[in-house]
Amino acid sequence: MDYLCLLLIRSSHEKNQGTKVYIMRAVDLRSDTVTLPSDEMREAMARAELGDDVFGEDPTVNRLERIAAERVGKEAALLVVSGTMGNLASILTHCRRGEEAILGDQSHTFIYEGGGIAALGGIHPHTIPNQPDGTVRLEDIEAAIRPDNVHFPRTKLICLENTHNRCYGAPLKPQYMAAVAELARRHGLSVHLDGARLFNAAVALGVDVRELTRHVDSLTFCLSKGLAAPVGSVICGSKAFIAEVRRTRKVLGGGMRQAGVLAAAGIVALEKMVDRLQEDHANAMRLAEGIARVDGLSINLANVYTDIVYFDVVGATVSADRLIGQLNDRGIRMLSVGPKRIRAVTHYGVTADDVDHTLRALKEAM
Ligand code: TLP
Repeated sequence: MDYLCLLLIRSSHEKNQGTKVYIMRAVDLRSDTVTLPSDEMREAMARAELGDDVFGEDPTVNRLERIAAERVGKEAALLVVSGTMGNLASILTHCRRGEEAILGDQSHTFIYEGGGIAALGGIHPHTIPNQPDGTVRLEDIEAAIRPDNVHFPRTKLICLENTHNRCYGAPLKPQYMAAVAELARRHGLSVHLDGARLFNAAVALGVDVRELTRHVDSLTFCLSKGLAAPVGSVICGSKAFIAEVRRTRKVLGGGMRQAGVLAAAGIVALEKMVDRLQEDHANAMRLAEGIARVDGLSINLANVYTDIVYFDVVGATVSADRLIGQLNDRGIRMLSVGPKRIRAVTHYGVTADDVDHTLRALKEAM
């Protein structure tokens, strides 16, 4: 629970009664990126042993990279500043200029990463439709792979996203990951996974995270979303791939020096914050079930999988922006993602009580 502000109000007829103080409770559901580091993280950051990571001499970064690689079952790992940089550096390492990456038309990399792979890498994004459960159809991938012909860009890479942000936070299952990887091998392609919320997927499916990573060539996961670290994502892959991507990261200006202050929080994130994601998922379902009972709002509970809740306002007169404005006035923040569509994300720091408070505010606002 958090408190947004103190409203200090003194009006003339209240002169003799002193100052009235109103406390407004703040619940920020815009994203799990808004999480603040735990006390344990802050302490670990303050105590972290440091060195120059561009020389490979920061012991805390090295430790985080070892722990991360081990955790996802890959040979090596590399700390980067963000999920966007993780995907960009990975895809730039897989593909050369003029080569093609196949990716879902709702993928974060296609929609929200500034077109970086094209802008900085000359990589041609070939989009195919995402299904509502975050998958792309195997037959659509197969049809998108270019034959060897001088007219076409060369297909090099297939990108997947797990959980899938725009597709309701849906987790992709191990069997699906395996099927895509098998198709990729058959065509001599690599697979990159945007696993910004990979641990949410593993927790929701009740599987070891390695079941979701063993089939892909590279992956990124974020420390700074549900795992609540202040900064950082990790790229994982083979030793050879990570050695290359380390060069790409440097070219992008992403070589960091005493980055152990960040890695220290990342280690706590990996060791202490994974199991509690279940709580965020339960709170997301609690929120969704409450929303289903509010007149004028519409939600499909079958589309609530992890920490992300999408719902719609119905009726001609209400818009998502208007409802969000009314919630803001009550200290509650959500994101408008379409004229009628709203996204709310539960995370560390948001309690079941905050969810109930949010539901009361939603009812009032409607
Ligand atoms: N997603 C953010 C926004 O950019 C939309 C959010 O609030 O959900 N992959 C996926 C699947 C993501 O959801 C995000 C962030 C990223 C990559 C990028 O991570 P950062 O923000 O660290 O660059």
